Amino acid sequence: MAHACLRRCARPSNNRGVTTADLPRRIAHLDMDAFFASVELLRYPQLQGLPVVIGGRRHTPEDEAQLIAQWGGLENIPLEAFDRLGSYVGRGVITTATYPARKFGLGSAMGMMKAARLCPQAILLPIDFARYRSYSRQFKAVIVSIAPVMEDRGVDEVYIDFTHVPGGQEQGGRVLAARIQQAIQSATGLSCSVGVAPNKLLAKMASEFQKPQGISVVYAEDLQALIWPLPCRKINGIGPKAGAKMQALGIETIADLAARSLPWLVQHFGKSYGAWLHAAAHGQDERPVVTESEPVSMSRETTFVHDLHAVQHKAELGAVFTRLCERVAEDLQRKGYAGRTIGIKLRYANFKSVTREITVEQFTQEAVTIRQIAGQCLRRVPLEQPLRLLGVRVGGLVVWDAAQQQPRSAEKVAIKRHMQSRDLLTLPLF
Ligand code: DCP
Ligand code: MG
Repeated sequence: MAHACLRRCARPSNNRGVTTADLPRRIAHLDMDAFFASVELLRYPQLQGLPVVIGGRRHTPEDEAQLIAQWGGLENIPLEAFDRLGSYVGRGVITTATYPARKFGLGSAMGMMKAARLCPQAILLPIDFARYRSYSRQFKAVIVSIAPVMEDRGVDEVYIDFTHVPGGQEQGGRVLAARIQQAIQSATGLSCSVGVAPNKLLAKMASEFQKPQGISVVYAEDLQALIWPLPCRKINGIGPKAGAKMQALGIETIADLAARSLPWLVQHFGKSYGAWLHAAAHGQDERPVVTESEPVSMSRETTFVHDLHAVQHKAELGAVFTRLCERVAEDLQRKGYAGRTIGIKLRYANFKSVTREITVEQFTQEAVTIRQIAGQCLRRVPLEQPLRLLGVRVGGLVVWDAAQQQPRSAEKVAIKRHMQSRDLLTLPLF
């Protein structure tokens, strides 16, 4: 599996030369509705309105070609010919479910067997990540063509700074949200929900208020009426562990949390998390909308089919190790980065993990160099126990000029990025 670890850089909002410094901040959170399922329904329109779940097998071009040959088009496949959840046997989980399927209690991350018991008649479609990624790029391109300050938060959600965009202050941002919703619908056929609020924290909560196809506007003065009655877990950043601890302390709602003093929260949750909880419960969040991401590291790792022992399986382990270094080097070269911190990760048969890293003088994107330094890391870890996972990582990345064998200047990096974003977007930017 490949990983790119991202660092985000804040960019000031585009105010188009207008003196707008004192406009109130309006931040939107936009989240696509039943994303994977909605993308699938574009090619199987006959499934509109039915309970459908996505999970289990992977979609392949061969399967698709065969279905088209058999039925003369995916849209012609009769309902009887689709797989039903009830006949599924296996361990997988559902990635998502259509809203009609949610009426039966189905949802993301639910085991397929459990889902099959709740709604055996639901139609089961295979997963096609490449297609979801492609639609993800498309809806984001639509957004930046209207509101350029957008922060990418994953395959189906983004934050958008509405503050200085035309319509971004009208009806608290509702006008711009509707414009974006409509533009996404006509470019992709997909629907989304938007929350607009004074900051990211509240916007994220607001986008869930009226799913699907909703727009929810929250003002600072709505805090008590709209936010405080919600359970604490609705705050993005309060996970299952913190949520359970709060419950044990008798804190159920955000209002309960807001009623606790800062020193009390610090005493029970630690200095920084306690302070953050206090601010969050009072609807405060100053984080900017961040438009660009640069990887700070790239890594490749593999979990072995059978545990491997350093002595007994020396040759096999060595070959896997070299291959991982080659893959990381290929990733770096393809994406134009070099790094000088080389690290390894091992997971032993007992699931304990260790990491080691070495930082060298010279930046590299070469497999041989990475292999040599990673080898030095490997000599620094105990190897008595069998291994179940091995990973190689290159960090401390810079954008690399392979011709000059040196990091690119900041100016050249900015120009390159600008050109790339122009290439990527088929829509006019402004
Ligand atoms: N996803 C997944 N596994 C999860 C959660 C989500 O594979 N445990 C995938 C499938 C979703 C997509 O990510 O379609 C987006 O996640 P969301 O949580 O936004 O869920 P949906 O977009 O499907 O539904 P909603 O309308 O509630 O946003
Ligand atoms: Mg979604």
